[in-house]
Amino acid sequence: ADDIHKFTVQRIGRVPVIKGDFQSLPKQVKNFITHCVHLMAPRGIYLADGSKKEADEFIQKLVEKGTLTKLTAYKENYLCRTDPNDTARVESKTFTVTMNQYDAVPHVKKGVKGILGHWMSYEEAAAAMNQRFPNCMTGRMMYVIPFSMGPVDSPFSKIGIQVTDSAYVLLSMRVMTRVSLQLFELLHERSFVKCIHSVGCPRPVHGRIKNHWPCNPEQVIVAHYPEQRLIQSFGSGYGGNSLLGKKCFALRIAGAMAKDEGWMAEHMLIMSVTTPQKKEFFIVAAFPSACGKTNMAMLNPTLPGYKVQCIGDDIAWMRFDHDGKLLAINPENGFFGVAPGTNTKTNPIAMRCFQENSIFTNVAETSEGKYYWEGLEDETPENVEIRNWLGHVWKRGQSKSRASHPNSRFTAPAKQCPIMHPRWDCPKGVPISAILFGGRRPKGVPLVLEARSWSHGVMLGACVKSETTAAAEFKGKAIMHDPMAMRPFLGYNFGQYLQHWLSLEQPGRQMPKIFHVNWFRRGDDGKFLWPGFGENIRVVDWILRRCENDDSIVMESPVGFLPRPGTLNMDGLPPINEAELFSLPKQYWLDDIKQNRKFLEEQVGVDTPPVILKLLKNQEEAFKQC
Ligand code: GTP
Ligand code: SPV
Ligand code: MN
Repeated sequence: ADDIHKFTVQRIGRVPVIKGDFQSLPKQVKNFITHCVHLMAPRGIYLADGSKKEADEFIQKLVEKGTLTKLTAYKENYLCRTDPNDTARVESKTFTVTMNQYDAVPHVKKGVKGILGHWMSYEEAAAAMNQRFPNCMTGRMMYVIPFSMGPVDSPFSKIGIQVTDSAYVLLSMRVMTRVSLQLFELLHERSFVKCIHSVGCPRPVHGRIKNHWPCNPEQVIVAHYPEQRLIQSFGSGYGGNSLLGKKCFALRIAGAMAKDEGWMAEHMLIMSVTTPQKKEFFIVAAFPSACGKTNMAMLNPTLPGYKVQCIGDDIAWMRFDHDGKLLAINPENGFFGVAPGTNTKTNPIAMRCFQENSIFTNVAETSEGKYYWEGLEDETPENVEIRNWLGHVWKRGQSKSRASHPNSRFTAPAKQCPIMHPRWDCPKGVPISAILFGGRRPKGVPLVLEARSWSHGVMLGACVKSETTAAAEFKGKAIMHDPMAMRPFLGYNFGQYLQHWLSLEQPGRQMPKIFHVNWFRRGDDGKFLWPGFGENIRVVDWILRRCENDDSIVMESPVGFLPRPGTLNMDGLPPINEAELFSLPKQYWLDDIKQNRKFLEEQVGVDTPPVILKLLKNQEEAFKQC
């Protein structure tokens, strides 16, 4: 009798199921889909299966519509130009909704605007959603996407279901997560994160749609309900706002889960480094958005004998096992990487990831059917015609505007990465020896330093700052606090987050060493003091010798351990101003410590773990004495 459903048109109310077998789904999934249909009133329901065939059909449709353009020089590469008003995450419209405000955000000082997340009450959220979601899919198809964050067979993985009215999102989710109908089976026994997304353009559309990219920039909202394991996103089709498995689920919701369950969900790359002695280490590194994670995850070592393999480039889920080892998995299945700056010199590995089956969002294109962006000048013939990310003819050296949007991105399957680690999707995860923090620090901050202890490392993480980048709505290059590289991605009170980190140090656990790195220090001439990219292996080499407890290579400093002069391998490098690269200008640091204290007092208040303030005080005393 069950089979009969497969041959009759299934409906929810009057809305037909265009593809897939709705009747056979677990009850909780049916309930969720039914709720979404009643709320958003789509014209049909489409259960995505994640297959290549399905993707091909959607690609063809989007090419016919004009949303995608085939980049004819490659096999199955496509360009997508968004509405120019929908190009990045919108932090000011990203909220956490909880019963108690202080579960979501810290006790911010009166009169100060909190930057560590935005809270909304259930009442406010309900009002905001009621203005937006009812009937918002009128005339559009609702795609239902079952996805896993993490390998399907890993005990650490989590399942989500995203409904969306964007076919671009459907195609991207298939690359970035593991989409499979099989997951529905598991939901007879397990729970899932509910992800509701709409571009917010019911038909008939009022106003003009730009670039065949429906969106609703005035009405954007991205709301997280950690207590309900629910995400609601409206008005934007762009990456971090719309691919809900990524930042919304794998960082914000998972972060809250991780705190409750004793693990970690972090904005970190995961890499493997094998030394010339054939010893393998795994490292994670947290840098703010557009500050070098993808590049480090795919580092092309310039030191002989070193081998780097990639496990993940943006998000790490980590937990201590029974032996006290910290194990990390990459919950993602692909890369959503910054395009500008990527070329065969800076990141030859990334270039090899996206020669096929990839989507390029807001890059420029050449008359040869290739992608183009800032950084590809030397690899693109002078005589080709270039159309910029807006679709206008663009002349190199003449046009004042950029060819590509600064936050333009490639979306490529992880399995196409030539240095993907053979165990990158191993269900158990890989054991972590070192944790790195870093940011874009043009002044004062040395190339590398080592924390004295776990709690000192947590303090260093809490004080991470960086120049703002185009990954969110910020203009200019102000230096902003971005603690743990998590400012935009916190799913709960940052004071509790720091406390959670501190509480992870327990007897019997092998705590990874913690480091702070800075590839972005500039000299008085404004130029980078450090060549970066593949040369960063020299810093990694020093870090790994520290992981093997070589005490002969460190010296004390007020900020932590620094490399003893001459212990960083500089063989074969053009002259580097090491003195400047490692200098600790006293006044700079006294000011920096003052800023950090002010930041913690104003932004985290009574939620700040006292030990963090004490360690900051110690650092200040050390500077005053030197
Ligand atoms: P998200 O995907 O936004 O989280 O960014 P990310 O942290 O993965 O940053 P990514 O590796 O994409 O680098 C961002 C930009 O920084 C690119 O334009 C890179 O070319 C540049 N960059 C990365 N590593 C280095 C480095 O070592 N030195 C210098 N000077 N620039 C770098
Ligand atoms: C970031 O901004 O850190 C990204 C891109 O990785 S997005 O997925 O848009 O958040
Ligand atoms: Mn990121």
